[in-house]
Amino acid sequence: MTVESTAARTPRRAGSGGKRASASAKKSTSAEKDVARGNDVAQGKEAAQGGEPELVQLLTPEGVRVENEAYDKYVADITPDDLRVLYRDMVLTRRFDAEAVTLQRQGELGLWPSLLGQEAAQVGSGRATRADDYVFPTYREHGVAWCKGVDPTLLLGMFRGVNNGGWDPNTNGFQLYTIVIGSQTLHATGYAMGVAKDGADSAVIAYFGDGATSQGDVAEAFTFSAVYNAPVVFFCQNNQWAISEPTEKQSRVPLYQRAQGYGFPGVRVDGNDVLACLAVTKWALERARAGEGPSLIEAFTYRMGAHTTSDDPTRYRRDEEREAWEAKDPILRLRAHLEAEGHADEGFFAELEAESETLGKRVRDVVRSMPDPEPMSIFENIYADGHALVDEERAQFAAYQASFADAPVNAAAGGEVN
Ligand SMILES: Cc1ncc(C[n+]2csc(CCOP(=O)(O)OP(=O)(O)O)c2C)c(N)n1
Ligand SMILES: [Mg+2]
Repeated sequence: MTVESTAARTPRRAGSGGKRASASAKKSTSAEKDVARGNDVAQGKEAAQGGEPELVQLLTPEGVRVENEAYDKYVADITPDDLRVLYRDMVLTRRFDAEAVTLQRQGELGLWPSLLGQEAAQVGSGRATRADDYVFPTYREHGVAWCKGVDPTLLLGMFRGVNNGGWDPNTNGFQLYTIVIGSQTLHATGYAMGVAKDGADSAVIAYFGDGATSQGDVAEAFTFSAVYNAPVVFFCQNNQWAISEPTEKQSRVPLYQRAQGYGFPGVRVDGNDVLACLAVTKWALERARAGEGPSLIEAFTYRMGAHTTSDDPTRYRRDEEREAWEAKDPILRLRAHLEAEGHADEGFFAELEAESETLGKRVRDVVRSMPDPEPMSIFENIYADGHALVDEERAQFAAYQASFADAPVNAAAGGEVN
């Protein structure tokens, strides 16, 4: 397979691409400068201090706004109203998530992957996207779905086992959830290459976890996006765990530094700081739209709950670790900021609490009244033009279903026939 080798050094919508490429070959391209910049911002101080890598932070855990020369401009126009919107997004997302966990415990859902603790990473990055930007999520991006306007109750169908996804990706620019770890980074890269070929100025963002960075698919996505200069942002939520495997088992270097080897910038951001996540993602999306290619954001955060409702994290991690991260809670941090700045009063918080209750009730009611699907509907929406193997399986399953028609009732239920 051949790859257009100079794409990474060629502005995507250059028009006279050849001329621009040769001119830019003589000096540092903006992509190269961004690689250096990402490393300056996030990596340089690490060497100086010999400790953990510096991360981009605009709000301290206590909710104090700190200046950041490189990223302040991306949130310079944020108003108190906008801050309240971000807060509301995080609170309602957390409430929705808690409701889903409870529904699973009550047997209404088969499984649920909680986003608890990752609200800022998801809402900050989600709110940075434009309506025409396309999101490729994993299975945990309930907060991003919220920001893209996907009705949260639609996320629950697959986990109740009544559909294979439940929403039309093209309605909100939010792809279906993917359980196959890392695969969506390739889908996102291919989609972004298509966006570039269309000459559209939208961008693509792919979400994945720290564990996913060990998948070959992610390495391939990095390679292809770099050489094709695809307008894609790789948003890695490093929540410290891939089920029971800690991040140290995935990499010998901080994850954002992987980008350097592929020739695009990587930045580590405080994933519990919604403002910083907003700013860094805006930067990355803008450079993608401007034809400057991919970038990697490592949102440093923590999965405060279990991997899924089938997991018991007490088997592999200590309570003290979770307690330390609770002190950096993304919602409490923004609340502290809103209160200290006088941007929100008791009335606002009380109204939001009432709204959370209403959302919780709606989620419970909708899930409990979801109709069971027609058994044969499992074969719908697989291939656009059909497929011989699917046809064969459909016929087999139809015959199997039909075999119950004349059978005694107990046999159909799997019991013994007396
Ligand atoms: C290709 C593939 N391999 C293994 C699994 C099993 N699996 C499900 S979730 C998971 C861990 C993913 O961890 P991470 O990427 O950090 O995402 P997180 O769940 O922490 O958000 C694994 C290995 C899978 N779903 N797909
Ligand atoms: Mg993880």
